[in-house]
Parts: sequence; C-alpha cells; structure tokens
Amino acid sequence: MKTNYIEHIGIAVKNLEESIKFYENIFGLKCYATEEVKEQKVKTAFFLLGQTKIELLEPTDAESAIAKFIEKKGEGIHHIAFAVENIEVSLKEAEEKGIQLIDKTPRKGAEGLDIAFLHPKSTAGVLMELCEKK
Ligand code: CMX
Repeated sequence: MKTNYIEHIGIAVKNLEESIKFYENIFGLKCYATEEVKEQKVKTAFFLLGQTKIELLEPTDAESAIAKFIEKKGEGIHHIAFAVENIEVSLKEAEEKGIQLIDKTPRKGAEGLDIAFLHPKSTAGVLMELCEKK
C-alpha cells in the first residue's frame, strides 16, 4: 500500500467541550470543526497541525465503539489514521497479507473521507484506519 502521511490521531474523550478547551488553552490550537457521525455514534472535533489532525471522539451512545473503549481502557489514544492512495486496493493488499479487516469495503467517515478500519488484533494492538479523500 502507498501511505502518504498520518491523516489524524483519534482520541477518545468523555466530554468534547472540556477536551476542546484543553487543546485550545494548553496547546494554543484552534478547533476548526465539530461534526456528529451518526453511523459511528460519535461527536467529533478537529484540530489541524501541519498535515495531520487530532480528532477528538465523544460517544453519543453506550453501544458506540468509543463508549466501550472508554469503559474498558479510559480516555486516551483510540486509533491512528493513514492517508493512503487507493483505499480499495490498500484493503485488498492488507487482507492478502493476512490482516483482519473490520471494513471490507470503505464507508463514509467524518469530513466526507472514505475510511476503513483494520482490526487491532492483527495490527500489533493498535486500531488502524485507512482513509482517502476522493
Ligand atoms: N485499540 C486497541 N485495541 C482495541 C481498541 C482500540 N481502539 N478497541 C478495542 N480493542 C480491543 C479490546 O481491548 C479487546 O481486546 P481483548 O480481547 O484483549 O480484551 C478487543 O479489541 C475486542 O474489543 P471489544 O471491547 O470486545 O470490542 P469489539 O470487539 O466489539 O470492537 C473493534 C472492537 C476494534 C472491532 C471496534 O471498536 C470497531 O469496529 N472499531 C472501528 C470503528 C470505530 O472505532 N469507530 C469509532 C469512530 C471512528 C471515527 O469516526 O473516526
């Protein structure tokens, strides 16, 4: 696969508003967008640092992946997202190399990106997201 840069780092938080204040007040960053991703049952907030974003994720439902993550591990880094060229081909290649796919085909994520997750059990414990802006 051709990976160009880290698109974003996803961080699970309990309270989006409080966490936004933390990144703005301590790091001098500016939250440039918030968005609810209903399909994922999360509210998101974005900060841009160079080419890479920080994506804060607050669960909107107890059944959301983020709620389960916080319950089990607490707040913290949830996933790393790579900007790839041709997400469909990248997924196929990863699967052929024995990686367990969470999403066999891309779906729409925040900011309209095509996204797909690889299972942390086959990626050394880190939830990886592939994304492509089309
Ligand atoms: N990073 C590393 N490991 C993780 C993890 C994460 N983010 N989330 C779960 N796991 C681990 C758990 O610790 C658990 O490990 P053990 O079996 O050793 O205890 C295992 O994966 C299974 O976890 P679980 O709590 O039973 O949860 P599920 O199997 O139901 O789901 C996962 C896990 C990764 C398949 C699911 O969270 C998922 O599909 N994630 C992708 C989608 C997503 O995260 N969406 C959030 C919003 C994304 C966005 O919009 O940017």
